[in-house]
Amino acid sequence: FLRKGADMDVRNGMGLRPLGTSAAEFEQDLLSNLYYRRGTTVESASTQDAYETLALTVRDRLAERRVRTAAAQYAANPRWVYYLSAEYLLGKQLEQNMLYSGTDRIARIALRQLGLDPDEVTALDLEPGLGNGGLGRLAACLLDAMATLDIPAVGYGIRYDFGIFKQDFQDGRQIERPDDWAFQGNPWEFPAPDDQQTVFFYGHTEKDAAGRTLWIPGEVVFAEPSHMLVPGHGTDTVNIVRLWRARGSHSSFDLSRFSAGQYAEAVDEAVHAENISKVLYPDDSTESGRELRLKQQYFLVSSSLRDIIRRFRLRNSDWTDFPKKTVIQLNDTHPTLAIPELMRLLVDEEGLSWDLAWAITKQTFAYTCHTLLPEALETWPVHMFERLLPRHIEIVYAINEIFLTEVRNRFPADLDRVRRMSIIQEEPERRVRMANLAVVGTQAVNGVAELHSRLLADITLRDFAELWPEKFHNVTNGISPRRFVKMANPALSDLITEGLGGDAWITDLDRLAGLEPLAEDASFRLRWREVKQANKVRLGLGDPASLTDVMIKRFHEYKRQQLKLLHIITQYHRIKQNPGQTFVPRTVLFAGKAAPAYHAAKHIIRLINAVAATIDADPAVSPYLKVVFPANYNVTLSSLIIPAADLSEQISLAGKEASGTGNMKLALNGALTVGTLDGANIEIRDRVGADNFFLFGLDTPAALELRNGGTYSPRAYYEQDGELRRALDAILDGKFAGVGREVADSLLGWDEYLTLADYRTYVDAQDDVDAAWQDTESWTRRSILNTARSGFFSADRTVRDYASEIWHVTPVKVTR
Ligand code: B1N
Repeated sequence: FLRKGADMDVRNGMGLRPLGTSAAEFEQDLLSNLYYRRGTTVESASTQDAYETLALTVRDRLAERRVRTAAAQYAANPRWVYYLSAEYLLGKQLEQNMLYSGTDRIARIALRQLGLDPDEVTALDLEPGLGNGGLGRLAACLLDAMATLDIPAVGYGIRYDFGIFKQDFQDGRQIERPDDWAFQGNPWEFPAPDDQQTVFFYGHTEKDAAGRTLWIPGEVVFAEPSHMLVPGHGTDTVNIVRLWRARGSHSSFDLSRFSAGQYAEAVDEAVHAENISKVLYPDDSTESGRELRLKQQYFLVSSSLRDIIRRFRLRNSDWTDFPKKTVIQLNDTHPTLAIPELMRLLVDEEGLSWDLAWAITKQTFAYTCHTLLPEALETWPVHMFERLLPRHIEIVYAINEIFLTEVRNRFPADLDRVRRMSIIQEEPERRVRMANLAVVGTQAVNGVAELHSRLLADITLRDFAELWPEKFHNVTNGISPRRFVKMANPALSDLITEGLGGDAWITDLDRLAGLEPLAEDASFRLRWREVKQANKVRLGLGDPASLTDVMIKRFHEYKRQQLKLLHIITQYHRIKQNPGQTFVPRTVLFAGKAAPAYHAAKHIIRLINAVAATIDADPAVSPYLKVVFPANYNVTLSSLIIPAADLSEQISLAGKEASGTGNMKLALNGALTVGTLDGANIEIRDRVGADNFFLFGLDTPAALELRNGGTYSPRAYYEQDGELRRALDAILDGKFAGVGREVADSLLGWDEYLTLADYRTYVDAQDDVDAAWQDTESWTRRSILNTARSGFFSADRTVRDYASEIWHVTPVKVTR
C-alpha cells in the first residue's frame, strides 16, 4: 500500500490522451465505451447498454480531476475530514455529474447523433436510497459542499444491497417493496478490492504474558470497499464517498458440508456474514435496537478506521500527529463505536499507553447530535454489546470509570448526577448510552440549529454542558444550492442568474440578496410567477393556478401531518356548508414514508388517502380543494415538488424538530412557510422577515409547560372549538370510508405532541395564508424575498462553520 501512495504524486495521468470537450468527441467516446466496455454496437445496444455507456463516458470526464485531486491532497499531507455516517441520500448521479463535468449539452447532442433518445436513456439512472430522510440527505449535502470548498474529505458509509423501501399504496395503505437499487449494477461505483479490511465479532478476551489484552474473535467478516465520486462545483476537486460491503471470509465456505451434499448449508456462514450490509434499517428518528444494526455500526466503524489509519500512514509515522492530520465527524451516535475501536487499535494493536491513546482519541473525534427525542437516543443492552464486542465493553467500562471519577471530583456528593451521566444506564436494564459515550470521547459536540443546540445544552445534555461548556457548539444545517436550486429548478436558476447578472450565486449563495430590489419590479415578479407556474405544470399534480401547499417529509407524529389533515377536513366542511361561496383553490400535497412498524404513522397515511378520495368524489368541494399524495418520496421526487410549492408546511411541535432541511429547500425556491417556532424555522423567519412567514402555535417553553405540567386536556379543546369537534367527529363517525378512528382516538387521548392545542392558531394562520394569496403581487414579492434572504442556508456556509469552529481545516486547491 505504501507504493500505491508514494508514487501518487508522479503518476498524474501523464501521457493519457485528454478527453475531448466537443459533442463529436463525446460521441466517439460513447461509441468506444459501448464497444469495449459493453461489448456491443449502437445497432444492437439495449437502452440499458446505452445508459451504462453514457454513465461511464460522463464518469471518465471526472476521473482526471479525481486523479489530480488525489495527487494534490497527497502532496499537501493536510488535515483530513472523515465523515462517518450510516446513511447517505446522494440522489441521482447522472444529472449531477453531467452538470459538474459540464457535459450535459454535448452528451445530449451526441446521444441524438447516435439515434438515441436522451430522455429515454437518462431515465434509467436510479437513486441510491441509502438513507431514511434529513440526516442522510444532510450527509450528501455536506459532502457536496466540502468538495466545492476544496476541503480534503472522505465520506464513509455502508453499501446496503437494499436501500430505503419503495412505498406504494393499496387501498390507501402504505405497502413496502424492497429497493434492489444496484441489481443491474451501478456504473458510478469504483470497486477497490485491494483495500479490503477484516472485521471481527464475538469471541472473548485474554491477557498475554506481557499483560496486553488480546481479543480472540468468534466471527471474521470481510469489508469490501467501493467509492463514488463527489465532485465540487466550479472547482477541480473531486472527493470520494467510500462504501463498505460485507463478504463472507474464504473459510466461511464449508467444504466438508459441501462434500457431504449439504450444498446450501455449506454457504450458511457466508450468507450470514453478507447479511450485515444487506438492508438499511427504515427507522427515522427512532431506535430499532436490533443486534444486526449494532453489527452494521461496528462493521462501518472498524473498516473505516482501518482505512483512515492506512491513509494516515501513507505520509505520517508518529501517532501523536494523528489528531493533527485527522478529524472524524460522527453523524449522530450511529458511528460512536469508533471511539472504543480507536482506543482498542491504539492500545491493544499499536501498544500505546492508555493515557496517550485517550488523548489522541478525544482530540480526533467530533459528534453531531440530530435529535431531541428521547426515543432516538441510542442505547444498547449491555448483554448484547458484550457478546458482540467483548473487548469494547471492557474499554467502555474503563472510559466510564475515569470519566465518572472526574465527575465525582467536580461535583462531590452528587450521586444523582453521576448516575445520570454514566455511560452505563443501570435501571431498569443495564444499557450502554451511546450519546454519553459520544460526548465523553470527542472534542466538540454540536446541534444542528440554534434552538436545537440550546436545548441540547439546557436539557438533553445539560449535565455535560455544565461540565464542559466549551465543548458545545451550534452549526445550523444547510442544503446544496447546486442540487436543490440549480438542478431541481433550472427555470428559476436562469431567472436568478439573469436578475443578478451572473451565476456566482451558485457557490456564493449570499449573493441572492441582490434579488431584493427586483421584488419591487413588476415585470420581474411576472416572470417569477411564470416560472412557478411552469414548475407546477412540470409536476403535473393539481391545478397549476391553485395554491400549492406542500408537506413533504417522513411521517412521524411529532411532525404532525395529522394537524394538516385536521385543517383540510375543516376546510372541507366550510366548503360544504357554504354552497355558492367561493374559496381560494388549494392543492395540498403530501409526500413521505412511514417506518414499516410505525402503526400510528401508517394510520395517518391511510386517513390522508381516504380524505383525498372523499374530496375527489365530491363535486361541491373538488373545485376548491384537492389532496394529492404521490407515493415513494425520495430525492428525485423532492426535486420536482419543491420548485412547484407556494406554501411550505413546517408544523412540528416546538422543541421536537432538531432542524429540518426541507424547510430551507422550500424557502430557497420561493415558498412561504407556515410554521411553528421549531428547529431552523426560527432562523428562517428571522432572516426572511416575520411579514413573509406565517407563524402559529406554542413555543418551546409553553409546550414544555403544558405537557410536563400534566394540564393538557385535548377533550377541552374538542368541546370548546366547534370546527375542531366537527373535524374529529367526521373521522369518528366514519365519514371517510370508515378509516382513521385510531388517529382521532390518539389525538383525543394521550397525545404527546399537543396537536389540538395548536389547532386553532394553525387554522387562523391558514386563513391568513388564503387572504395573502389573493393579493398576487404582494405574494410574489414575499416569495422573491424568501429566496433573496435565504442564502444563509447554503451547505457551503454550514461547512465553513464546521471548518472554522470544529475541524480547523484549510482547503487544498487542485491545480493543473
Ligand atoms: O436530522 C436532520 C434534521 O434536519 C432533522 O430535524 C432530524 O429529525 C434528522 C435515527 C435519525 N435526527 N435523527 C435522525 C435518522 C435515522 C435513524 O436511524 C435517527 N434523523 C434526524 C439533519 O440534521
